[in-house]
Amino acid sequence: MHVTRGFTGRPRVHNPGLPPGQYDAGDDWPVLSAEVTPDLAPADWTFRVDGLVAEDRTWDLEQVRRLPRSAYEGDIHCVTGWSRFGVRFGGVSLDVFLDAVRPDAAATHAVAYSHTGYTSNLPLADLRGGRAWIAFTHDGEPLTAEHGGPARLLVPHLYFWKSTKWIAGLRILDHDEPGFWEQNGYHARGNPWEEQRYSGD
Ligand SMILES: Nc1nc2c(c(=O)[nH]1)N[C@H]1C(S)=C(S)[C@@H](COP(=O)(O)O)O[C@H]1N2
Ligand SMILES: [Mo]
Repeated sequence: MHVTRGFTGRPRVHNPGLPPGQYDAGDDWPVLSAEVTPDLAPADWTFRVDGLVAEDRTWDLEQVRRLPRSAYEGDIHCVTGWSRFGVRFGGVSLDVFLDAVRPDAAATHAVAYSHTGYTSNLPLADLRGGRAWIAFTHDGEPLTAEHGGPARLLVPHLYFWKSTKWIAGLRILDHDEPGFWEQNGYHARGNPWEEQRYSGD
């Protein structure tokens, strides 16, 4: 019998969508924070892009909500082992923000930083090409505080620690600069398909 992955169906075994060493967490969406969930009102949330750019910019949530929207429906993979399938996020593509600030030709990397102090580093290329978002909805509802609301970074093709919750900004750099987990032994890029969990993987 041919089994098709349906809109809500989540096969529990032999899932070719599961990167090596990961398991399907099903409907559970664990909360993973190295920090206390902040009490961040939507009106106090801002997102800034600065560093090696032609023009620094800061957006508030109202301004972000007026930008062209795009959605992600797909999978997320946490380095602790769980993956979730068919997760639906809504937000604005990072391309929109990067196009607005115009990174210098020398720019190669970014450090994402949160309103709480958490940081994660990413190659600029991973934030381009419709593969990264400022996400503010999940399943059509506002993103809850514990999952990074009012808005978080979403880079689902990399391990989920790169997806900085309570995102405050991106600093654009001409070199790679390890963030919170990366300073603690995790991989600089974190591609789940190559099992880049720890530095040296
Ligand atoms: N600001 C902030 N962002 C963060 C973290 C954090 O501790 N602080 N944890 C990261 C890790 S390790 C993971 S797996 C995901 C978890 O997101 P979730 O709690 O919505 O599942 O957020 C990432 N983003
Ligand atoms: Mo994680």
